[in-house]
Amino acid sequence: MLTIYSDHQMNHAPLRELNNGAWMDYAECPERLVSVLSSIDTLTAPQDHGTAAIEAVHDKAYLTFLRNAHDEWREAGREGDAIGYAFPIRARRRLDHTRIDAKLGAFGFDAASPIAAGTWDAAYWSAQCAINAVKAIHAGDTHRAFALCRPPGHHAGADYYGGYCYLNNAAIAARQAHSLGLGPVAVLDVDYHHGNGTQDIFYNDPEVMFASIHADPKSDYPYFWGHADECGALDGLGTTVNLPLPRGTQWDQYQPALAQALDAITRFGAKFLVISYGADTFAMDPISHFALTTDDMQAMGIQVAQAGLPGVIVMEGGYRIDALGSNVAAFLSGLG
Ligand code: Q9C
Ligand code: ZN
Repeated sequence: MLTIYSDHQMNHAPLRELNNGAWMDYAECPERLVSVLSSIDTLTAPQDHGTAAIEAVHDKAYLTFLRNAHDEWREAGREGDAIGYAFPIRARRRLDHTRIDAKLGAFGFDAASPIAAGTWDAAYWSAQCAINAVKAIHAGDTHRAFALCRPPGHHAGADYYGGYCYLNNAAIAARQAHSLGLGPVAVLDVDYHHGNGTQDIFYNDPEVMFASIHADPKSDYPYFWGHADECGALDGLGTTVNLPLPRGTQWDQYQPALAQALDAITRFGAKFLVISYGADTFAMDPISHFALTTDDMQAMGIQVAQAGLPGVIVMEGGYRIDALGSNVAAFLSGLG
């Protein structure tokens, strides 16, 4: 399968994250890419298509913040990675903040996603991988392409970052596919965590369906989104589908949820599929609690392929590094 990857994506390398009150090594590390690369034989480097497709999803003030945040952090005399510590609990007003600490709170929703020296560069090229994957399909080169994105994207909203995500690669791909006339578009999110950013971006949008299978947010991050009663709003009512599952879920319980998501996507009339693929549903994932095997990843790919839709696969999470490459390869081989 056409796989798009840029070395720039290694440049995002935060040192540590705040986890359950203590510092731990950053789970979303560059070694993840090394593991996936070891299981893929041919790579295509993305062309630079600039910021238009990114700005079609993300707010300009947010992009300016993201591009400059680490420089401003250093100018404020700080060492290491930029991390916020004060977050607005009420609906945010767009205040004209000048202090980096205020900006980090205004645009971030957790303390687990540091902004490091290479974050903008890596996130920009991660988005370019998704854009190039859509372009390849639009050009008729292939009907499926894998955007080997890092950092991941599905927790990032139009104007916020969090959950290791800065630019929403899947949303950028979906909106671009829609603008190129490849739609109706559906995003199928199979990462362990709910894709709150993608959901927020398309919540009122009747033209892009968002369907997600994930750990129940009553027990798992991101807690505040992904509950079964979130179905979309306004014209987009009914085009958001949330299928939360309990910790410990195995394939026999996952499979019917996947069938339900694909059924909703088919009934929606999707002609183009963006798959947010996270391998953190794997049984041995260090920060997640489902129990899928590598063979189940292949079964997942086979089931998704039965929907018969062209589209792109966008890499999201998956933190069991020694198994990440084989899990990705199994899913892609199932897709065929
Ligand atoms: N103690 C993705 O998989 N940290 N993001 C949870 C639990 C955030 C995961 C901490 C996990 C974000 C793309
Ligand atoms: Zn995840």
